Parts: sequence; structure tokens; C-alpha cells
Amino acid sequence: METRSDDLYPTRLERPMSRFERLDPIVHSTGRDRSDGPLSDTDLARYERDGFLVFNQFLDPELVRRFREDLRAYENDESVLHSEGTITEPGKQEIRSIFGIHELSERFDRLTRDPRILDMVHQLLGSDVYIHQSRINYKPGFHGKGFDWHSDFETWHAEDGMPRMRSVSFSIALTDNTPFNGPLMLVPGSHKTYIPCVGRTPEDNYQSSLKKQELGVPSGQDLNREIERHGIQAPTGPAGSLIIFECNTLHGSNANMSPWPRSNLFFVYNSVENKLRQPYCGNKPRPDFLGNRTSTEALTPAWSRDLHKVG
Ligand code: 6CS
Ligand code: FE
Repeated sequence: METRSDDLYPTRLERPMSRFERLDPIVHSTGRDRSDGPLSDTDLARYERDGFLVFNQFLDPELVRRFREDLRAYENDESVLHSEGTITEPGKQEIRSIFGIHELSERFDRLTRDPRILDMVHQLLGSDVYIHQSRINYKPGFHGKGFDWHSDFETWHAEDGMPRMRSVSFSIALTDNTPFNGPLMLVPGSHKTYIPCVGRTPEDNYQSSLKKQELGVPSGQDLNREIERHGIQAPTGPAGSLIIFECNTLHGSNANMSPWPRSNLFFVYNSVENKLRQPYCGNKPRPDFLGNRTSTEALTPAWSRDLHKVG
């Protein structure tokens, strides 16, 4: 399959192609825009070096408790359980992920527009932003399966048509993330290298990839090289902790072998200058709850009084 002229990050190829250095900045803002926000110069330098940042105790415990109540309600809500955006664990009934959570819940929607979060996102992406994707990964005790090593950008480029690396994920722990319940693992520094993957993408790939990702998983040789060079970090922390990770940072997680759930909330912000085009893998676009194409106007901050409104 010929790659398109606007495809700077070819992947899902018939034959292996060597990795190469990313073509995009890591922090997109410059000058005053770069320093004018909650992230300090040290934070920004660490994000450029590692491809992620960790802030323990970011969210107010009372707000996290309310989010957890929402989660429990969803587990018993038939309309949520049978929605297309709800993914169960392979071969089981337990919820693995709920996508489009910011459209399901006013409280989650307000959090995507928390002024502190939006100010950080503007520093990192250097423009107005919108939500590309939101989800909750439940990872229930004993049954929560893992996620293979991958770069989100590789999938979003191939299957959603995201042109450039100008997107960032905010992951908020809704339960304690411990060494035992399958915390997010990241390869610091891996965001600087783009790893093309082999394998043609079947139509509707997401119907299996969200349960177990087979495509867009880097080769053992490429993974080995990145991990030998940079190691692995598995940030743990109490419910309410925040991990910000760049769209091309290699990450994954183990299965949850503990009795305690590891439920994380993910918001993915994309620059309004980086809106989705036709998927580069050549397939039809994925549903909006995976790659948002319809609500892409710039997000405006929700004022703090809204954030704690019961609702
Ligand atoms: O396909 C996707 O968009 C999803 N897959 C993974 C493994 N991470 C990003 C995203 O949730
Ligand atoms: Fe991912």
C-alpha cells in the first residue's frame, strides 16, 4: 500500500522499517506561552527528557470519592454496560474500559476543563485544545488484564488519522496505584523515537484491539533496545495522583493479580492544529468515542465552583 504524501509516520507496514527520531517538538509552546502556566521550567525539562510527569495527590480526595461512586453506578447500569463504548475483559463480563466518559458524565466533563489542567495542556501543546478521547480503565481485582507495550500515537496516527505528535494524555488514579494492582509502566525517553510497526490493520480492528492489542505493538528487538537504554518506571501513588504522558511515550501495564482494582481515568487532549484526517492505515475512521471528529472546538475552562457541584 503506497504511503500518503502527508504521512510522516508510516506504520502498519508489510515489511519492517527502521525506527527514527520524532519529527515534532515535545513541548510545543515557546517564549512566554511556555513559562506562563502551572508547569515550571523544571517540570517542562523533565517532560522533555522523560515523556511523562507524575504528581501525587493532584485531585481532592472528596472529588475522587465521588468519581468512584460514579464508577460503581456504571457497573450496575444496563445502558452503560451495553453501550458500544464499554469494553469488557476478554471472555468475561467485567468492565475493562468505558470510552467517551466525558460525554457520559457532567462531572467528568467538567474535570476535562479544570483550569489547572487546561493551563498545563496549553503549555504542552502550545495551542487551543479539544478532547480526542476519554476513557476509564477499570482493571478490576484478580480479573483486570494488562495492556501490551505500545505508543498511543502509533495507533491514533494509523487508525484515527492524527497527523503529528501534538497530543497528551492525563491519567488520574481513581484508586490507589500500587506495585501489585497493575500500575501504568512507562519507558522514559521512548517518546523521542518513532517505531513503525508491521502488520496490515483489518477493518474494525478496535473491536478486538481494545480487549487485547495485537497490532501496533513494537517488535521485540525495538522494545528491547528502548528498555535496555531507558529502563522502565511504574509510578505508584494514592487515588487522586496524576500522570501526564506524551502521545508517543511507550507504555503498558501488567494484569492485576491483587484483590484491589486499579481504576484510572484518561483524558487525551489534541491540539486544534492537529485535527484528525483520513486514517493513514487506509481504513474507514473509527467511531467518535475513540477518535473524536465532531466536537473539536477549543475547550474553555470550567470555573472551579462548577467542579465540585454535585450532579
Ligand atoms: O486504540 C486506542 O485508542 C486505545 N488503545 C490503547 C492501548 N491505548 C490508547 C487507547 O485507549
Ligand atoms: Fe495506551
